[in-house]
Amino acid sequence: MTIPELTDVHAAWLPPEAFRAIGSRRTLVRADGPLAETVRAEVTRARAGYGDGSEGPYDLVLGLDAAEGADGYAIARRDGVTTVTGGDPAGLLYGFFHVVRLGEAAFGADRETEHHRPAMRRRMLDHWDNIDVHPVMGQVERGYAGGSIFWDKGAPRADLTRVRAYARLLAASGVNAVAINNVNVHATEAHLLTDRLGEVAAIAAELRPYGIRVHLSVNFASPIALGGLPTADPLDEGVRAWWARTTEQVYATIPDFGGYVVKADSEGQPGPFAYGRTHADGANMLAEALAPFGGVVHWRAFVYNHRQDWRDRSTDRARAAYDHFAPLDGRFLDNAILQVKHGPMDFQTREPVSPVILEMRGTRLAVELQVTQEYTGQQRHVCYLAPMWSEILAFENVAEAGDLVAVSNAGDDRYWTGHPLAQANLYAFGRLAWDPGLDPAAVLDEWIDLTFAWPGESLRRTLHAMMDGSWRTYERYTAPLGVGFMVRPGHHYGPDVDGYEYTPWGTYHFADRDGVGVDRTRATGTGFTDQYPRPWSDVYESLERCPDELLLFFHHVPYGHVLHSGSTVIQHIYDTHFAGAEEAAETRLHWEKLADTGAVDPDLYARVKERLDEQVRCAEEWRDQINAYFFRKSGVPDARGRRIP
Ligand code: GCW
Repeated sequence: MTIPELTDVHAAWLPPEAFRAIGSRRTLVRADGPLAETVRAEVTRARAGYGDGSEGPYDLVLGLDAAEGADGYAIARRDGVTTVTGGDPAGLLYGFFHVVRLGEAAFGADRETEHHRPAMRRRMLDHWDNIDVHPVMGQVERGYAGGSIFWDKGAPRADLTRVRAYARLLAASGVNAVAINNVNVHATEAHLLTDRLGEVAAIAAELRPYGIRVHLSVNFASPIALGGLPTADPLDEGVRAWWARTTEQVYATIPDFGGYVVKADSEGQPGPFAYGRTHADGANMLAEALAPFGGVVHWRAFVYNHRQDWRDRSTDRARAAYDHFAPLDGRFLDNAILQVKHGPMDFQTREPVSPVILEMRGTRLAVELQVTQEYTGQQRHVCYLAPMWSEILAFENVAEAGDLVAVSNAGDDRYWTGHPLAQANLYAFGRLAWDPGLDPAAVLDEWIDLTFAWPGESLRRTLHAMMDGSWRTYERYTAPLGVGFMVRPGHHYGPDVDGYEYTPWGTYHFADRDGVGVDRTRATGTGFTDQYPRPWSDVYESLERCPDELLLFFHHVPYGHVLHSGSTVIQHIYDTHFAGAEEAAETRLHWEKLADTGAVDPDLYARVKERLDEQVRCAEEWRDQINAYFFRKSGVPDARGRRIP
């Protein structure tokens, strides 16, 4: 087991200094097997960096006890010895990284035994990486961090050191599964399942030492495209046999293969509808092929009509997932996991939790988040997403989903994520998948301590000031009150209020001279509120009870409608947009105070500064376009007389 050494790539949350506390002490690893070897290699390396070669009693002892459960571990400190007990080898690894997180604190006062077990069984990142550079979407769809760490312009990367380093970072945050290719599986990428399986195996080999299983997005029409069959009908015997055979081959090559991810009948991808079959038929066929090997299929619920007529007010994209899937509840096999986006639309800055998650109690679920900042500033804006995820995970039964999945924001960029501060999102995803109850600010502290090696209070305060409230700041200067979108079509960056208003995509705000918002009530609208269980169906239905931040998601209201906050909708739009752009400027000021202090590396300083300049510019553009748009529509002046262009 070699620990990757990368000279030209930022160490993210595992710089050498993060291992000082362990490296300057003596550690005993009482376990065998590949993951224990990884821990041993980590200890040896830390020791090489910080040990003084002295002999003496052990300070840290790592061992195994099945009682701690899969992936679990216990940590304690007594009589000058810290002990970590893994429930299995993966638990040992997670326990080791727990000690890394604690740093010196792991070797201070005695600690009562703490038991740690992950809330989510699968803590998974999906990559939307392509092999070929897609003419529109590029090497990585919705990627804002350079190219793919797996492929480069049509070919697998010869040097996968970076993949190993990535696995190491992910393991330190608790992630245990990675789907390596885009859910939009184009012609070239479809071959990863068969004749290009070697590329998947090579990547799996790099992920394995850190306890991460590889998953693959597959094309539902593979039996036709790869197998030469006349159909991909999930009930056809030939098709089923093809998937069974193909899957057997996959496991012969990669025995710990995790499973398939499928986007079917969605945005042009093929699926069971072509054969008059249900999505349960489709998912179960793949689940059956995977079952003998312990694999799972993640079947995405992101199914909607993307060729809607904008004139048709009765179709509501928000309804689509529930309308398609709720009738199938209870009909999916045990290893078919329905992967549901957290909101009913599409990773907007603010959405209610998808009713599919609340209602489909008879189906295994994976909740899908988006770490890559497609709609939240594309890694040019500071937007720490843990507060949003934490709200989602605290809602009703969301944290009971077995799996938490997110679209990764990592690429071959020197800082992994384009914006160095976006690393915190990747880190926080893993931590919240492990423990959804963690406080986002505390997770940020962990990330700060590791990344900047337990810095002084001033850097810590600066980063909290910039990041803690950054999601709400972003929300303030973009689409108001949960209405969503208003982004430039296609690439989704920057404001364009009507950009999607007269398109087939189903993402409308319906602003006119009198008011704005989408009427999704059962009384007068699309009836979407009916998809929620009580009390939420009533809360969202009611103008009085609907939370302000979701008002325009559920209701079309006049500009003079008074919010719980006491402000009218139009005044709220003006106020939040002035405030949001101002907060973006303040964020930059905080950072600028660090210039020449030596608190952060000059290159990292410059990278963040360049992004902040763009954020400030873009926030002003959002402010001005949104304010001007609504002033022109409504004719209502700003009560505070500020300049609206
Ligand atoms: O948010 C949308 C993106 C698409 C993406 C799709 C999905 C991979 O704009 O780029 O396709 O969601 O989640 O499938």
